[in-house]
Amino acid sequence: MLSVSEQLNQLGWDEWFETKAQDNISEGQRVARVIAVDREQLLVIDETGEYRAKLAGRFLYAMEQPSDFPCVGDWVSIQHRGSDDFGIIHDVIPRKSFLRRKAAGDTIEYQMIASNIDVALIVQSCQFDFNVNRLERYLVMVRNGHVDPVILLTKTDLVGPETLQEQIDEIRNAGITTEVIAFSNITGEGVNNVRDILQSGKTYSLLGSSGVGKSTLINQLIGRKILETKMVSGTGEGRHTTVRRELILLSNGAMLIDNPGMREFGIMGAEEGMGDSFADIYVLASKCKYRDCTHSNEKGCAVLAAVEEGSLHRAHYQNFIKLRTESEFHDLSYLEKRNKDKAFGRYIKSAKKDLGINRK
Ligand SMILES: Nc1nc2c(ncn2[C@@H]2O[C@H](COP(=O)(O)OP(=O)(O)OP(=O)(O)O)[C@@H](O)[C@H]2O)c(=O)[nH]1
Ligand SMILES: [Mg+2]
Ligand SMILES: [Zn+2]
Repeated sequence: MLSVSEQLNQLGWDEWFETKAQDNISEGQRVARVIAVDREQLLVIDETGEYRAKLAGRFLYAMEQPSDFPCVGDWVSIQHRGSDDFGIIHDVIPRKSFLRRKAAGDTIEYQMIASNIDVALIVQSCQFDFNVNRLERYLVMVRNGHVDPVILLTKTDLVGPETLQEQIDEIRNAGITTEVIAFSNITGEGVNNVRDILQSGKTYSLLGSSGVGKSTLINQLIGRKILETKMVSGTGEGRHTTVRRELILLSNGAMLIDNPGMREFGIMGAEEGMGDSFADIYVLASKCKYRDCTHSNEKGCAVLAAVEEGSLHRAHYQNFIKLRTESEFHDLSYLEKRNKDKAFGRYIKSAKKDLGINRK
């Protein structure tokens, strides 16, 4: 039989937490790890197994910002007796590492994605999804959270070896030295290289666009289908199959946190960062008939003409449109705000006019 602390160690508990937790645990409380969050209701695990938990009223009351709320991967101090339906969470033990993103809108608040992660597996598909700028953004986010990155390139079955090599070269040419593992969930080629890096008692989190094969990989590693995956559309665009974030224990003792696709992360900011990879499209765009051309259906669009004529790769064009749609999605709140500001400006102007101000 393993002791309680040995069992907790298997879930990632270590001396670091032991020291930090001193002030967080009171009489009658124990520690447990959060494995899923569904609004106010949480699922936790400790040496007694999995059980549901709620937040203590006092803890909820003291909460000041979204990041104070427990997230998947957190260690919490909890009150739970065997006969209780729910555990009551009293505090979050300090986080050793974290993945977080800026909350939507014009705030400096953060939303936690997951915490106490040892390694982030940044996943991109060789087909359609590959983008070094986006990779760099993920790397920044990961390193800011004190998490080590590994890059996974999926769907190698859909591209030739030259394309794969070009992508790896592009990563290295950008000065990224992070380990890269390429594999296919379909042929299984390379999957063992992923398996090899997963260590017992360590926590891994998968990050990447929707449809790149994150859940498929986890199913593959488990050896059975426990996570929902879905066919992607012809353009390779994902449809957000994973909606819930959860921590999954592998039989070798490693823990994996699956995440919904990138859109939720909001790391694509505006068109900045898209510039380099799509320089060819921006050059063409300068020749479009209309200055505000969206390159989707306009007459006289130089981008569409190049696609038709074959000088611009259709997949590259579609990738551009897809990423642009995603970044527009994120900037929506910003745009809304700006439009409001504009509307307010107009209102001020007309009000001044009505009052006869500015009239000479
Ligand atoms: N050809 C090919 N298809 C793959 C591979 N890996 C996954 N797929 C397919 O890609 C589709 C999307 O895979 P998912 O695992 O659901 O993708 P995901 O990253 O979990 O997507 P979200 O949950 O939406 O974030 C499924 O139809 C998979 O069968 C691969 O290596 N090669
Ligand atoms: Mg998924
Ligand atoms: Zn155009």
